[in-house]
Amino acid sequence: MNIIPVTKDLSLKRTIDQGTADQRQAVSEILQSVRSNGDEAVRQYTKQFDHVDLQDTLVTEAELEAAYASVTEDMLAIIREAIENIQDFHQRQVQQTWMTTKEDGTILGQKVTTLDAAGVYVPGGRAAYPSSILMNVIPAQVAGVKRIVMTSPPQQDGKLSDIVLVTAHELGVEEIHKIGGAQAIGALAYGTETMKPVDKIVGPGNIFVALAKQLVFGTVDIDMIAGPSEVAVLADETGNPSYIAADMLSQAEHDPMSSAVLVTDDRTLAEAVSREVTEQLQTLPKKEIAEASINDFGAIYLAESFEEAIDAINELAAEHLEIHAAHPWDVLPKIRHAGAIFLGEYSSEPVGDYFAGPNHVLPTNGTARFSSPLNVEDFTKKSSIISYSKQALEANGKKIAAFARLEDLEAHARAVEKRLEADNG
Ligand code: HSO
Ligand code: ZN
Repeated sequence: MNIIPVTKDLSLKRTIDQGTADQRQAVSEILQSVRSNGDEAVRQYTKQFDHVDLQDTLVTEAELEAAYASVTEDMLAIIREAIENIQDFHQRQVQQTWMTTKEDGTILGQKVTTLDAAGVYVPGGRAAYPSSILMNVIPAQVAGVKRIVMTSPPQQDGKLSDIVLVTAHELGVEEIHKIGGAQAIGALAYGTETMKPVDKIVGPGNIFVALAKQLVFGTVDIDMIAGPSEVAVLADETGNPSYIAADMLSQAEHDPMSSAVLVTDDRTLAEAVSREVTEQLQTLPKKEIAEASINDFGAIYLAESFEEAIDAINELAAEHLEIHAAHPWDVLPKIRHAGAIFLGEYSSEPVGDYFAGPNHVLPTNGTARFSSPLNVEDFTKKSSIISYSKQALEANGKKIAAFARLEDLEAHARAVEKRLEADNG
């Protein structure tokens, strides 16, 4: 890998793929058609894109049970333990309704209400990661969402993959539809004869799914438009080059457009990591993908000081940040932008992808500057509570009326004045 000074070209941020004009047009037509023709449109698109003709898209109990045959007891136990860890972490995110009473008797507050229904999109093929099903469903369940609808494109045999079904069943998701692509997003957003609409759609997908999510935003809420996975490693001279290279490759194997970068102030480490990456790459089954990612979106940045390295890390605002330093906890307060922060050499990024508990749906593309990992709050919303007392209105009514007249809104002013003592006679 090239070693470049940190002052040069820190621009690893890619813009979100907006799709081509043709793709946007196609997606908008699919959405319109699902909106007007419901199940029939879904069926036609499933025939056209997935090459299967499904009378009924809902997964049956028999399909769920059959799926268990191909998953080993050991793997089931691992998935169950991951579920527990992820649930435990997310339970700590639950927010309470709060109220405050002022001296004049006014009560103000914020009431937290869980969304009624959430849709979880699960991509097809090899990107149907069971870990992502856990990460999208569990925060919704912990928030208390009553209805969770999962959709995923059917395979050529008209079924969903066993591992997708087993993971969903382990989580207790009951409404699972074999629908993929933009038509799935349309069905979730607008509803069909067989699927009631949801309030929010989460989960990754291809460009058609991403564009569809952008178009239905407003009718429903969406999570985020996720870009390829990224990892940035911040290391001083104590970093272990072999671990660092392995972790960089772990994200590089996701996608040719994934990005793995190291920022360090130690040239010896930089060179050692570069050698390790090349060496470890050779034996990876996904060598081609990882190599493309490393060549096109990977970098080793050399800073003149550790402070400069930290600045660069904040500039990158990476999805995942690993800190390999003598005192990682001393570095933490200086980190302002990163989706998930992994401290110390045992906190390899895949630990967070699967098992530790925090969510692996994280802000990519530099959006960690202003957004957060998927969390329980994403499946709730708040209502403000205002209960004004007579005493409070008498004390403040005139000010409120004056403010209303400043905006030339006489009816506002009178609504308040009607209740003032002087007007009541
Ligand atoms: N690193 C990915 C998540 C993932 N990794 C799923 C393996 N499976 C984005 O955080
Ligand atoms: Zn990963």
